[in-house]
Amino acid sequence: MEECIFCKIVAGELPTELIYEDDVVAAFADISPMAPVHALIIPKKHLAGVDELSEEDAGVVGHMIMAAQRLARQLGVSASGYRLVINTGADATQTVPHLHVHLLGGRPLEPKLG
Ligand code: DGP
Repeated sequence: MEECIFCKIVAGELPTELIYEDDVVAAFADISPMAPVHALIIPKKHLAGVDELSEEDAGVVGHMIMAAQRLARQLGVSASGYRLVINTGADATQTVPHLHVHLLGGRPLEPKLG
């Protein structure tokens, strides 16, 4: 996906510090942080979003969650708690059509999700 900004980050075409990386996923700080800790975990492979996933992508999604757990420990929010969010589609305000998990923490988060 040549025009996908997250694919460009994975390819090193947009200068972005990766705070976690393995063969399957990469993670970096959100450009517009909503909390003291706000990271994005993305698959290196282009997947548009949850609604476009196939059964064969289940392993990648599980890997993203385990990477989020590892990153939360790395960023020091495991004990205090954190929220993982995946926005999907227009009503959820998904703005980047490359699957990503938001990892938010570092302060008490609002109890309401909707
Ligand atoms: P969402 O609304 O779930 O699609 O969130 C997309 C997030 O991606 C949003 O919080 C801002 C972030 N973002 C968009 N473009 C860039 C970028 O070029 N670099 C970084 N680090 N984050 C970005």
